Amino acid sequence: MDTSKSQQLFSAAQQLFPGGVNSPVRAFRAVGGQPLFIDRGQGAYLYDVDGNGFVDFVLSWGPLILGHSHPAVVAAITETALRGTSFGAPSELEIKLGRLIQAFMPNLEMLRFVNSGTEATMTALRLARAYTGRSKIVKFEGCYHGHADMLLVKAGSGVATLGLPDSPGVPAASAGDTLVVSFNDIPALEMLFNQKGHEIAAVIVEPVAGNMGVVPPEPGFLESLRRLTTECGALLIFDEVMTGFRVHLGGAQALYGIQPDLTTLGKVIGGGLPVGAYGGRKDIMQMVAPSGPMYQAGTLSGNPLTMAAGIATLEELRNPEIWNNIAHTTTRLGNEVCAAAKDAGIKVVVQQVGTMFTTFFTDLPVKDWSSAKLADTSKYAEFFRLMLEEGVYLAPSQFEAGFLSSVHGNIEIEKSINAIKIAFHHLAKG
Ligand code: HOZ
Repeated sequence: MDTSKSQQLFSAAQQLFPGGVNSPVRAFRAVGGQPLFIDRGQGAYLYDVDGNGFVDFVLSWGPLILGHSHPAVVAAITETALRGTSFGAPSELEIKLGRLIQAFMPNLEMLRFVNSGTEATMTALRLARAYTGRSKIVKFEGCYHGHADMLLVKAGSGVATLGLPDSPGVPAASAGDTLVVSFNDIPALEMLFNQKGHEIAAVIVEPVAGNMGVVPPEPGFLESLRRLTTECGALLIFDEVMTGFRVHLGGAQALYGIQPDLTTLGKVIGGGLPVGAYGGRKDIMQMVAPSGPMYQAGTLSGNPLTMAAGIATLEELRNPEIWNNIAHTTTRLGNEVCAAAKDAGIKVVVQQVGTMFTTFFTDLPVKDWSSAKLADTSKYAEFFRLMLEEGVYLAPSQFEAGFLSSVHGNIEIEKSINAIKIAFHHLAKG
């Protein structure tokens, strides 16, 4: 595969940007080789600057549930842009998108739009602290909630991919109130709540972890979180930036029937434009300025282009057939990966929830960060490179989720399965 133009651009980018990228995992450090520079995305495909095309299972890390350049989304952005790109004042589009989100997630009695998932989680925690008057927060090892200081503790995603210890630059005081428990470990959680329950403002969790690869909650885990937080007056925050509209149209809260106090969103609700949101119980949300004293603001929050792209995306998803088909295709792909692995004698565990999946190179169940990191990352790296050669673009890290869209049809799935068989065959030969 000729990647000479990408290589030239990467050389230039390295002079400008740390590691040549504007977000670490894009640098391909965990899988070797150099990142591809993308020229355009169309439907289920990404095209690089050298003209190579790939079936895309990253989809901008989840937002593009309708694929690249969906006509309805492009039309909405184009029409809106003709009337202005940012007002710094309210517009009706915010109400439309807010109501659409509420139709899928009625638990969000009130919400606020921000510009990224990091902003959403950071603010939801400030709000929980303001509401409860307590300082401590609980997160889970391997879960990633953006890069705010207090959350960069035993984090997943790029932090796990690069094997970084907790980041320098985070003052001990900022992370000192962050308590970390193993995902799915109910006894450890009960012990923590027995000891410190009255000091805890909130528990924040990816209800299906997606940033250590896909790791579903075990039966009783989310129920225990709900019970323990309620008993001690702490808030439960579901970080559904990734899982929202991905594990179920109503998010993990609908899939598992658990009502969090606050929810954070991002990705799909912006239709591929920068977005975040936090929302939940009205009595809590009314603490946000100017209704209440907890301050948070943003020049580009509720940006009309983002709102238009989000509205167009969620309008399409109102037809449940679309989402059901994506989930069905994801199941089919997962089954085919397992069958191909069995045929080739390769040990993998495929974990899938709704439209998200991860192929872990391990033969042990993956239920938390300790078991996720037993996966053979060098084998994943080789798999990634072989798949790229075969025209399939996967996440350049073992510890990220893969995503499907409504335009991943039979042709793309057949092509991908064929590529997987070839890649597994090579891996088996060693
Ligand atoms: N942390 C993001 C995935 N979980 C990656 C963002 C990016 O590099 O675009």
